[in-house]
Amino acid sequence: MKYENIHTSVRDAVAIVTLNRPKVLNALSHDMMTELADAVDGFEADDAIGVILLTGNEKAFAAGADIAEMVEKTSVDMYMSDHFARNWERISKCRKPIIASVAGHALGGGCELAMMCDIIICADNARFGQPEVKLGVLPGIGGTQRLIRAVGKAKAMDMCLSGRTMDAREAERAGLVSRVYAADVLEVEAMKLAAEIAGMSRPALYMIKEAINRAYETTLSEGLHFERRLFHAAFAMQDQGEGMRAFLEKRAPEWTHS
Ligand code: DAK
Repeated sequence: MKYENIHTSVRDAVAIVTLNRPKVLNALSHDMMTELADAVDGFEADDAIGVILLTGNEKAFAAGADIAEMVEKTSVDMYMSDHFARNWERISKCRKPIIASVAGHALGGGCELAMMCDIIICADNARFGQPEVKLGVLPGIGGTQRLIRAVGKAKAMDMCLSGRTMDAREAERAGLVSRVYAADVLEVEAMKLAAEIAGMSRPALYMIKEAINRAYETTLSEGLHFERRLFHAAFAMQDQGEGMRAFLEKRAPEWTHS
């Protein structure tokens, strides 16, 4: 597929996907989301890739779904075009770690897209919000569900009911983002983090991601059980022996991802 709304590149086992509709603050159109889903398909299947880094530009990660595209839709249009949702959900179904590197606006679908990723890091100019209430609607692709899990009920209600935004520091304090950087170093730091994670054992990364995500869906005792089973399974991996031997031999591990 030839991409017109995103840009992709590969560096050090990291696939970098850049949302690229700067004139509309990276408003997430159907075509853009189709391209993004296609890129994730390709990078997930590519053994050379360990991590996907999703980013925008210095003014916007994404200012939401494309309002111009939605304005004339009917309820039946939205309900029937479920493929629209499938493109979005592709991100949260990816087994490889995805890092969202956010500068500027991450609003509505932009905030929801970032929350579908595994880690959000951001620039000090980042602003997160679910302003759909101001458009007479509500968040439609996880805003009411993932935000409460990230920041708790008080802030999720506050943001979704008032449509206010959260700046980078508040987002870090609230647990929505894991790291905040000065805007001019975000790109370098995001790449450093992505390359560091991409340098780990792939099956270990998959297991960690799966176990953490399981915590959203299950009870503590079931989650602990699931984690323990994966931990036992990890001892069938060559990377387990290699990682532990390398530590004792004071050398860097050589992962075979097996
Ligand atoms: N859609 C379309 N165009 C947008 C846009 C958006 N979300 N955000 C900005 N733009 C366009 C503006 O119309 C403007 O275009 P021109 O007038 O130059 O042609 C250009 O980007 C620059 O924007 P501004 O002139 O407004 O720039 P400012 O710096 O003054 O303001 C702003 C920046 C981010 C505060 C403002 O643009 C803004 O409030 N934007 C809208 C934010 C918003 O309401 N986002 C939520 C959209 S609703 C679902 C999937 C997704 C969704 C739901 C369901 N399913 C799969 C079920 C998601 C829904 C949403 O995200």
